[in-house]
Amino acid sequence: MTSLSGETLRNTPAGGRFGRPLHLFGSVESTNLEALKLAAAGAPEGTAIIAEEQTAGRGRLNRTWQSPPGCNLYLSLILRPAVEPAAAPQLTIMAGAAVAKALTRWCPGIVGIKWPNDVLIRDRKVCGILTELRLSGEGISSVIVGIGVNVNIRREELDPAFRDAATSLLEETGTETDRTAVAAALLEELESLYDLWIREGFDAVRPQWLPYSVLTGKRIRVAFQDEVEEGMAVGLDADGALLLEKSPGALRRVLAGDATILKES
Ligand code: BT5
Repeated sequence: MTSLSGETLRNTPAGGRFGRPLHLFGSVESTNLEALKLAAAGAPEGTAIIAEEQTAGRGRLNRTWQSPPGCNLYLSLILRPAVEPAAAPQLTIMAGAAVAKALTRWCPGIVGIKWPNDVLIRDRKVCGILTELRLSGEGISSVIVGIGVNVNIRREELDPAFRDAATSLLEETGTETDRTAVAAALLEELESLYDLWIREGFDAVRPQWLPYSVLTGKRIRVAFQDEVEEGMAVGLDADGALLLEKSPGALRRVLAGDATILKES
């Protein structure tokens, strides 16, 4: 199995800001944790942290992200957008679209996104995104966008708890993929969509995301802490909230949660 090449990443893409500087680690608890430490110490926007292994890879709500050594990609990016903290969830949407675009290079036509933060191939989770925010006073100090992609992990190595709901590029393409190339593609797509978001706002990012959405037009249930909402997913609001149609004409905005598609009755 080839190792990740910091040298290749540092040399591509030409002129790119994302991935500069690049910190490549062997084993860390969590690349998001490393990114938070570097951000607190003043690391600039575009700083990327990549590790071969995470011993305590983080999901949302204290869940874990299975992160064995040598086969997958664990990447965190430091961003410092000059926007209101309330706009930060849009970065999860932006990152989902960027990952979907990058993975489409290897799996054209079969990549999807399940709002808010899962990237799927043929309806199985290939990537999770964890966005963490740090504030200073009223404003954003940094946003860490953490991305885990199953690249060369084999089905039998996936935790049985979610094996049937997960996949990897290896399982989908039948061949090993160069992780350095995947990392370079991610950084390139992230930079391009982030710049679009900064320049033109979320309205310009939304149409890049919508074609990948696997929920649109489906009856879904969204659970968040003790609250459960059901309805038809009809799109994304102007700020990244999911729009649920509870009954004809009655729209509800959902800001966070875990979505499941309900079986057609
Ligand atoms: C996520 O959380 O999907 C966010 C995962 C973010 C991971 C990256 S890796 C780089 C950076 N550093 C970190 O420490 N984290 C980020 P959530 O939506 O809560 O999903 C977590 C759930 O996904 C778990 O409870 C499992 O069911 C499932 N899961 C865990 N590991 C998986 C894997 N490798 N592949 C597919 N599904 C997995």
